[in-house]
Amino acid sequence: MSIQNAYLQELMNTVEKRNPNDKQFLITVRSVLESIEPVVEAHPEYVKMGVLELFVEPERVIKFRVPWVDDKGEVHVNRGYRVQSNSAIGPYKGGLRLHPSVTEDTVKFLAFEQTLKNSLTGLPIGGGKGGSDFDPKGKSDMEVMRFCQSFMTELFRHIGPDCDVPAGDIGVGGREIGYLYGQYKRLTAQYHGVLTGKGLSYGGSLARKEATGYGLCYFTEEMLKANGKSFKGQTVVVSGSGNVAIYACEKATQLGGKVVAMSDSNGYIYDPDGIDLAAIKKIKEVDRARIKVYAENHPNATYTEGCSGIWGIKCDIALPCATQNEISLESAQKLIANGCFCVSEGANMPSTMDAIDAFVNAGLLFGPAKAANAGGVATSALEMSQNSMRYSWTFEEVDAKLQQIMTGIFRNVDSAAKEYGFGNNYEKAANVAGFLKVADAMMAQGVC
Ligand code: NDP
Ligand code: 2IT
Repeated sequence: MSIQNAYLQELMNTVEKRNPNDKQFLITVRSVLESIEPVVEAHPEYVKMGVLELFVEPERVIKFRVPWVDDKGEVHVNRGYRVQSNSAIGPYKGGLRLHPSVTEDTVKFLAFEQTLKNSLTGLPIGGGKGGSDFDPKGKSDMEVMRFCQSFMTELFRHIGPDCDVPAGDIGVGGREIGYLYGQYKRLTAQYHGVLTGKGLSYGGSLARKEATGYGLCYFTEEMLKANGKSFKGQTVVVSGSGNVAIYACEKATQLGGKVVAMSDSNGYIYDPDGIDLAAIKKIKEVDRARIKVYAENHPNATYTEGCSGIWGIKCDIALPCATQNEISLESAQKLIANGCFCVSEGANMPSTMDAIDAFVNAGLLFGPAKAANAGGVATSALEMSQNSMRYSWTFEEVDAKLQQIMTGIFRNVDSAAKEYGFGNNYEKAANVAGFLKVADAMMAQGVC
């Protein structure tokens, strides 16, 4: 990967000097700067107004300690983050991730990506992301509650319904959002839409839980349709078994695909009969257990330790829905060799850059994360609208809007690919389409 434009290369050097430890952030910024070269060359006014310099520097990076006490009375201290990347087109918006691997780098790269993703939705939301290195796995509900209350005790002063609206991500689902919301309300005495992904009894939106996975399949179906194909009759592999993976599996099946494999961070299951999703939902959503339990009561299914082997399973369509960098070049080559013709990303940056190049060079249909998984945040924005109106739409109404949004994102990305001569490289096209709206709003608002 190389940046040709001298101004952008100089900017990249500055970003590298400023963020020497943020490896994933640097990879992401480099990839975006490389994609938008033709846009920057066509718009010298962006350079004059410093739009690029502003764009690569988060507006605010908040870092704080999160003390909490476990069930045995022992004290623990985790680190919390919120990165408010860009507010040119709306209040900061993006999830909170609770996973031991979370660092400032993780949150910074995700916030940067989120700005472009949120722009693609066409809705008025800026980009942000947050999280902590706290691991909810194996903790009791009370421990999770105490952690969330402590996390919000610092975070609340930085967020608000018209300022920054967090939501879920890895390790943050309905339970965590509930505890976070309760503490926000207690600290501020305000009952408003400061978080999304809320429970239906206290301001949540129907279809938000399903939205990322469903949206991924709506985007993918549109991309397949444009190439004379569909999910119908295709063999599908979905990695992960969390919120995004479960509802991607559900919608891919409803659209006629057969999902034969899913995973968690320990290993993967292969079921040639097609995944029994009710069993997965029970294991993951109710029991919070490991995916290997599935193979114990599905005689034709097998369980294999380790995550990357899932990409060696023969499939037509691959939907990575677990985490970043889960598809290496080697895994990509296996997918291609086995005849996979479509990879669409439910997770954020699941394919490494060389894996993406391999997919594009081999002529696969490739749905990049910031376009393909934007249905979750788009439906979060619909939750914000409903909260502002003090009104709720039906499941069908929200689902219809989600479908319309995902179709719109596909068309926008596809036409950017055509206009800029990117061919089947939707990664570049999504970067350009997302960037144009943000740059336009930044130009209008001046140097700020
Ligand atoms: P969940 O916590 O619900 O599920 C995450 C899944 O991925 C679990 O099966 C988990 O396994 C697995 N996983 C997590 N980390 C790793 C790892 N380091 N190695 C291997 N497997 C791992 O999260 P979500 O489903 O919400 O998020 C999945 C992805 O989708 C993330 O990249 C997230 O950023 C992205 N995303 C989420 C959206 C949302 O609305 N929730 C919206 C758009 C994107 P285990 O249980 O063993 O940890
Ligand atoms: O990565 C993402 O888009 C999310 N985790 C969802 C963010 C949101 O605000 O709904």
